[in-house]
Amino acid sequence: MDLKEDILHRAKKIGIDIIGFSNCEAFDGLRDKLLLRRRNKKDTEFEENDIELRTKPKRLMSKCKSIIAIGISYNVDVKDNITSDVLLKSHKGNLSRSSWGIDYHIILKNKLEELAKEIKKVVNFNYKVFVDTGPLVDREIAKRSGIGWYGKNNSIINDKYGSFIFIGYMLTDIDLEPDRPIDNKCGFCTNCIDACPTGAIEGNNIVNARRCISYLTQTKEKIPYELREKMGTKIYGCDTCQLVCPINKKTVLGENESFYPKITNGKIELRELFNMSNREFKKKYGHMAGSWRGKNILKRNCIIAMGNIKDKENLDFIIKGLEDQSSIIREYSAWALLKIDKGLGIKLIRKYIDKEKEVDVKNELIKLLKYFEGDNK
Ligand code: B12
Ligand code: SF4
Ligand code: SF4
Repeated sequence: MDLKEDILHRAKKIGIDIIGFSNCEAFDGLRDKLLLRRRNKKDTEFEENDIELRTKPKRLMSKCKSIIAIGISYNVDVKDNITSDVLLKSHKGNLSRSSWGIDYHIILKNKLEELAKEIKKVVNFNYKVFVDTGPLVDREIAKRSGIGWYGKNNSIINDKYGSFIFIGYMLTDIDLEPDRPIDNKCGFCTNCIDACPTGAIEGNNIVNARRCISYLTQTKEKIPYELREKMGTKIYGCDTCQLVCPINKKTVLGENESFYPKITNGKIELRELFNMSNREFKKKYGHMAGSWRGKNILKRNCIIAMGNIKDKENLDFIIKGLEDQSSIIREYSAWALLKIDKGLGIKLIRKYIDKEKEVDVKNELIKLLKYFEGDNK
């Protein structure tokens, strides 16, 4: 058995669903795309700024010869029959599948370390592992390694497992025969483009990341009012463009139990975070990938969801939010209040403006009043 075959065999044994190999050459074609994306303000604050680092694996490991890329499915078998209509009435928000189980960064990094240990049984080598937070573009590595093809929704789609796969990789100083990229199979399908709630998928593989709901649920930047409405009851991430993908309907399910939503069932009670300390939050939700921005951002998203549900039963929480110590919570509570009950909102916010000490929040409240009084809503 040659080394590559041996690695494939060992990877399978330790529960790695997909594996592919590529060289460490620079991703020259990507440079211009990244620059154009930045110029057009379609990038995010979650990405490495240095384009050289993003496109040159050898800047991260000068003796890099091959990259071993892995994919692990998180498309686990959970009967998820709750439609968003039901959610709208049930005071629960949605967590994307990428945040259902244990944080995938931990799971994939452990698998890569395990794999490295296995490889070291047959050859001594140097390596560096990355999952999501490295400067390189994980999807480009996955594409070059034959893990999958770029769907129009930008996701890497594997022929066997579909697109609900996480990607990780290992830069190594060993020579391994590269795999070939696989053909794109989107054809004439436009399901993801048609279904995207914010029109973030612009076609030609361009996703305007700043309109993507997944981004909106994570950013600390101010979310435009019209996009808040499109977030519905999404509390972390967005799966819409993958759920409508026909490829995902006929793929093999993942078996990694770490990705089962054992604690949350994929939902979050909208009022829960209001009465939870940071310590309690960490204890219950610290295991999820979606907790990386902290409790307050998820609480903000719950407030947006309450504004979208428009259920007066939530008014108590929202009105209390007007006096929260966090300026983000005060601002979004004011928006949600105006969405739920415009008349009451205008009355209460006029009163609160005088009490508000932070100039930025005061200005936001004035802007909100103008927006809602201007009968836009
Ligand atoms: C920043 C980031 C985000 C941002 C921006 C996403 C984006 N589309 O760029 C936000 C917050 C929106 C986001 C959302 C999500 N993310 Co994210 N994210 C990242 C991160 C950290 C960087 C992505 C990046 O560099 N984007 C920059 C652009 C240049 O890269 P790109 O997405 O590959 O897009 C280019 C290609 O399409 C390229 N291209 C390549 N080949 C071809 C071929 C042709 C013909 C053409 C025209 C173009 C083309 O052109 C585009 C640039 O113009 C990566 C991890 C990493 N370090 O790479 C994870 C990563 C991409 N995210 C991941 C996941 C799971 C998600 C979500 C599904 C989570 C969720 N459920 O909410 C969504 C999916 C949203 C979407 N439709 O992309 C996974 C993707 C796994 C997969 N199967 O593809 C990654 C790889 C993390 C991981 N290691 O598993 N994410
Ligand atoms: S994740 Fe949601 S908002 Fe983002 S591109 Fe896909 S459907 Fe659109
Ligand atoms: S929904 Fe259709 S167009 Fe979009 S990624 Fe899937 S196959 Fe491609």
